[in-house]
Amino acid sequence: MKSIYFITGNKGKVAEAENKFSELNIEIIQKDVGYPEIQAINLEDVALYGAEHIQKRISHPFIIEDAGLFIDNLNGFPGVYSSYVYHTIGCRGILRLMENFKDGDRKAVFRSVFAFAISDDKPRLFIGECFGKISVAEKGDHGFGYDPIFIADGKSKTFAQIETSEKNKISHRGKSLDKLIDFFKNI
Ligand code: ITT
Repeated sequence: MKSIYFITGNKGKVAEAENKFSELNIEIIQKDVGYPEIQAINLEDVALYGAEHIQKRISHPFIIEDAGLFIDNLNGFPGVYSSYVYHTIGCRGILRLMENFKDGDRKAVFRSVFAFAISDDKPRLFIGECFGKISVAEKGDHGFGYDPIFIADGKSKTFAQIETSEKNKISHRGKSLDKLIDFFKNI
């Protein structure tokens, strides 16, 4: 396999995947062709449905990813609605919702689910999580999405204050990509 399509509209995700894939001889080609994202209660179902839909249209090996930010004290919100919430109330809206929560009550987890599919084979899923908390203010210019308001456990900087390669060492996507890369090394 010389190249793989990454079907996504998110260039930030592609940059993170390229950074990790530099150890493999597989080129990532971004395809922003869209696919249906069903309303489900978990990311796995969204990724699986999307991958099975794309398999009917594309015969080249591809990956897609569904990710989300789950905030403990908001019962997992925005979770599977992370994209919609980001484009409506954004980071600022999340900070406002969290205004009265003290440091210990700001726990959150980022989740990432990659689906890889080739021809008609059942798509395979690769999952990563990163535990942390919601910051009290937006900080940093790197990354994308909720990066300016997420601080991983044991760190003092937000994801937006660190370089892609640093984020990749600890992030949800870094972990799911490690599993995907291990899988590629063994086929
Ligand atoms: P796709 O085309 O791949 O679906 P997307 O940006 O819509 O791109 P998701 O649905 O997977 O991606 O992501 C849900 C939201 O969570 C979206 O607004 C992202 O910006 C945000 N998000 C996902 N991963 C993130 C990360 O590593 N850091 C910050 N925000 C992230």
